[in-house]
Amino acid sequence: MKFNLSDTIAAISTPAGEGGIAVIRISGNDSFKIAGNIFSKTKNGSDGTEISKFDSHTVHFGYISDNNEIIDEVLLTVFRDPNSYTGEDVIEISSHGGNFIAQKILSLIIKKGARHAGPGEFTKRAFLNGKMDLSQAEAVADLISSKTNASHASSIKQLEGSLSSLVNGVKDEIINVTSLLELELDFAEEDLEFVKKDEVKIKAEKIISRLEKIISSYIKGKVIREGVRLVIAGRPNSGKSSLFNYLLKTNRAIVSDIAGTTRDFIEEKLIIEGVLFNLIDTAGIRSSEDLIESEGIKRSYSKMEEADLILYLTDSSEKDEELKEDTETFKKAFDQKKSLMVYTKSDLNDLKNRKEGIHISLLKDETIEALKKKMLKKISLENLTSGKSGEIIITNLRHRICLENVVDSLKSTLATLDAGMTGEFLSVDLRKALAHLGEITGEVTNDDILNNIFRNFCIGK
Ligand SMILES: Nc1nc2c(ncn2[C@@H]2O[C@H](COP(=O)(O)OP(=O)(O)OP(=O)(O)O)[C@@H](O)[C@H]2O)c(=O)[nH]1
Ligand SMILES: [Mg+2]
Repeated sequence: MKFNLSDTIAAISTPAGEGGIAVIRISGNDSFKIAGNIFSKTKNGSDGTEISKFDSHTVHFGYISDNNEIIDEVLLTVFRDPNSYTGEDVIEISSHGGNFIAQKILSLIIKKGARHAGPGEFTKRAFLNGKMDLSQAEAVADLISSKTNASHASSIKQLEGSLSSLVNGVKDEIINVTSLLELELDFAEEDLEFVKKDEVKIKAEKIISRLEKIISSYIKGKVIREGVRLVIAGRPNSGKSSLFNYLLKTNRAIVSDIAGTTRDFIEEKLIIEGVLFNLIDTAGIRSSEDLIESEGIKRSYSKMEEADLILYLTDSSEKDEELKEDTETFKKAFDQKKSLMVYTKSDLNDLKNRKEGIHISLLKDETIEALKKKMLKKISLENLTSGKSGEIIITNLRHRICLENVVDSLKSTLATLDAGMTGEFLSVDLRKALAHLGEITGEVTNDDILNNIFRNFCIGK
């Protein structure tokens, strides 16, 4: 799609289906003229209402009609260039809900000269008209699709410009150094040193470590967007399905005292303190001759490999020998960074004073609440939605790639410095770093990048 800012676009901005109201949005130079053609304050059709005389941010009651046939009673809101979402003249018509009416009004608007807006085209115009930078425009899409407090919190932060201000801060630092280095080049013959090479090095190293920290937040960001894959694993009868059901507050999985009840894995979504979890109950692990059970156990292992977090359950009422063996298995076979040892059924045998790990009983709700807290802590997602965590989390792969490119360019600056090369080479590396930073906010961009981003938006936004 080419960017053509000279035409006027229109779309229904509310979702399809029946509802109280629907909003049809028009943006562009001819918005007022087109709306004036179909809107009147009286029932008698065209009364010469001049929308261009309305103040910005005012709402007007009236009628939309086509050749004296009234289509609907509406409220019309006026936003004047540049004080609108897109930065252009914008009209929003709130009609009665229902696709039929909204479509009829939209068709009329198109007939009067507007063009159907493509996905995200209003936001794309907002970006092209300088109302927001690219990372903020991307946050709009994330905000609309967020389903949990955690993803809402991270996208609203990005929309407010947290990533943009970080990028701009780093950019300013690099520009400072680069301009001094380039000034030095102008005075090359006089052998002046405007900036100490040691200082360039320290600065570059500092920026690299700051950016690397943000790059590493991507994993967390991905989890926020897609959910934490939480696998409940352990030997048969350890209480996996019971915990799964308890967390979900349903009887989703079959529970019994027969070892080997669960054969296949079961997956359900769950939100804990604003964080989305994909909860997976698995078949109990043991050596089995049974073909179906063996296949189930194989699947348990593959789920554990894909997991972001594993709860390894052991029945506290087992014999000491088995408990010991199981604890050993956990320590040896599991990635400690993403696994928690959980002793279940503490009501039958309380091991709290004897074994490290988490002790739970489904008969004691407080033990499950404590388990939830420990789970969030393990994946460092506690305090995420309370506003206590001030860190920037990137959730977008494009941003990660751009930041990695910035770091690469800065690393090659360091290599150039170590090789004792001149300012000319340094400034080439630094300029590359600047270009990659500019890609995040959209200062440096091209049609392909933009189309890729806005293609994922919904129509009407
Ligand atoms: N007393 C007590 N019993 C529990 C608790 N949690 C689970 N159980 C019992 O332990 C038995 C096994 O529970 P399941 O949830 O089926 O165990 P599982 O790990 O899914 O077993 P498999 O599917 O066979 O691998 C059932 O009889 C449960 O009622 C608990 O906290 N306290
Ligand atoms: Mg089970």
